[in-house]
Amino acid sequence: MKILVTGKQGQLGYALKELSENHSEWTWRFTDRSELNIMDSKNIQTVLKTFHPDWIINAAAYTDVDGAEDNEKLAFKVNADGPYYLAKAAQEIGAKLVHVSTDYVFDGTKKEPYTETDEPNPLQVYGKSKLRGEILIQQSGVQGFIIRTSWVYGHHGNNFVKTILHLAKEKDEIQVVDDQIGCPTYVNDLAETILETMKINKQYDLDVLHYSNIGSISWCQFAKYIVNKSFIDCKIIAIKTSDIDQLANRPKSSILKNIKFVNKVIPQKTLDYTENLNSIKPNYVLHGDDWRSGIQRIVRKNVIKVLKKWSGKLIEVPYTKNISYSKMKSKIIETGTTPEIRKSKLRRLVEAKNITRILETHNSLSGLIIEKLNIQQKDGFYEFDGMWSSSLTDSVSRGKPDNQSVDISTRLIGLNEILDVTTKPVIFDADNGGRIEHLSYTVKSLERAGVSAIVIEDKIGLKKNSLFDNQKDTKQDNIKSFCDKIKVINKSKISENFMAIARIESFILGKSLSDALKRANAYSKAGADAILIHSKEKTPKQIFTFAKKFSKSKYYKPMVAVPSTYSKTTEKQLIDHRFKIVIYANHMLRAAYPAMVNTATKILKNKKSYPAERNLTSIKKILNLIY
Ligand code: SPV
Ligand code: MG
Repeated sequence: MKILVTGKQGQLGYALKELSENHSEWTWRFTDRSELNIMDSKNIQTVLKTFHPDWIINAAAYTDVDGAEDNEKLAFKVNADGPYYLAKAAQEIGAKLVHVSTDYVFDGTKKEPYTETDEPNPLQVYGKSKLRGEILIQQSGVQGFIIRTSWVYGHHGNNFVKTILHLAKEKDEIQVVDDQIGCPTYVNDLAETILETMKINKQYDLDVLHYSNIGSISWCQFAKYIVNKSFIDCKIIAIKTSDIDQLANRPKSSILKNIKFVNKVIPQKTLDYTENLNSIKPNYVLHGDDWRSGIQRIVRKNVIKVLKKWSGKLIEVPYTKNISYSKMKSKIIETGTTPEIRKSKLRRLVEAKNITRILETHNSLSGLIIEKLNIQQKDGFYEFDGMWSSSLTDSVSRGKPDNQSVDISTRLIGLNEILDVTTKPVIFDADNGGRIEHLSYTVKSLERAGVSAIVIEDKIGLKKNSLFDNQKDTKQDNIKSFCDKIKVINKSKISENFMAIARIESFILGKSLSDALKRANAYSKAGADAILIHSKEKTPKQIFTFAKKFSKSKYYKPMVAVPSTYSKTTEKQLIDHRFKIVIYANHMLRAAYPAMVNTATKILKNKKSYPAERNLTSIKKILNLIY
């Protein structure tokens, strides 16, 4: 099959080009205006005669909605006359045509989504030119289909997503209209749908189809989503269409209903299909073949069992290969992040999530595990949100005690190596912050590296790890001095997103609940963004009692828990007590240590390495994590 694509420089042109790489069984030709000018019928005929395509995909269009008001002639030439010439020439050589049209052929007054048979009534020159194009193509007698889509975005060319990303990086706030609703459509999905529809197209006339991604949203909601997902600190302000001066009128609601061949949509409230199948008794059930393994295996088994009752058939469509979440993640890591973007992530996570899940990292490999590990469970998708740069594991992994014998500069060298290969946010354990005179330099170094938060603990003197039983020589700082440290952090930080987390050691040092609460209120008042209440009890009782009281305080700030000794405590329990961050503080190193000792012992005992192999991972697996 030979496919000719016009408009190769546009969003859809690019997406089709990318997709064509998976379809080398077809012969492709991509053209721009210099190679094929759709407004020149002679030029079209020459190109078609030499290439002789089976299909032409017209991805060329004039899409500047406001610009069309001033350039009506050009808009009609590109969107109506050109497609007509193309359709005519295609029809003459027996090629089929795919033409992309728009939701803007509708006036947007319909309360329901627009179907393919609804009456178009464009409000502006752009929509009128596109509708004219549709009508002329229909009159040409060409076969194929017109596909109407909406709010297209992708990686190349101009689109709303890119505009918002660009503006959000430059401005503190952006105004976006909130009273126009539509369905944003990812251009790669559109490209794939076009190809899939071409494959099954058996029509002998021209079909009009609707295709957009499912889910409607206003431009303003869409902008908020883009900004939140990108962790950019920019306020999106909702405005009305009537508040702005735009040359062209736009439809208020242009939701396309793209279910032309669907008779009825039946909601399914559970993962299990049994109930619906029993009531419909279909002859065929179609499903992707991705459910043969994993938790959906059981769902599949049940479907097969139920279908047997009336000899129904299950047809499994091979799942699209090469689109894996982990590959997408690797791509993100490959692209990397900037210190600024990484830094701002934690505050966003804490605002957005019930609980932000942090795991200790002491080197790049453990950082990579945190970055990449994710699991799909029955009730959702899970991963770690960020990393804890622990003084304990930073020291122990260097064979030194956790008493500040590894200085901040040395720790920063290690941390930078972790930052090189990860993108998730980091909370830095700065012990007691050191001398107040040095604290501002530490904050600057951490911020420069892209760290999201510093934790300082209210202890003074030679530091001892808090989980040690004997704390008798350890002293707690007085409230005023510690508050001064918090103030220094806030004064010296450059970015508002950088967080100061005050860690209260009252329970570690055997002090009372009221001491802990007094400190929490004072630290919060001094400017702490969050309060880490530490405990080495076996149960969470102590911290939960604290949480109950502190969450009612007018100085309440998000609370942080470090469930090392009370490790039976669940994240759900922490959420119920209004904890917003959980730090698993030392588990990666504690996991690695016995594994290493065990292996070394086995080699030493057996004078060969074979007996140790059973517990080792393959080189391949470990390299896969890295590449
Ligand atoms: C660390 O991980 O270094 C900590 C937490 O500070 S704890 O070991 O519990 O003191
Ligand atoms: Mg520590």
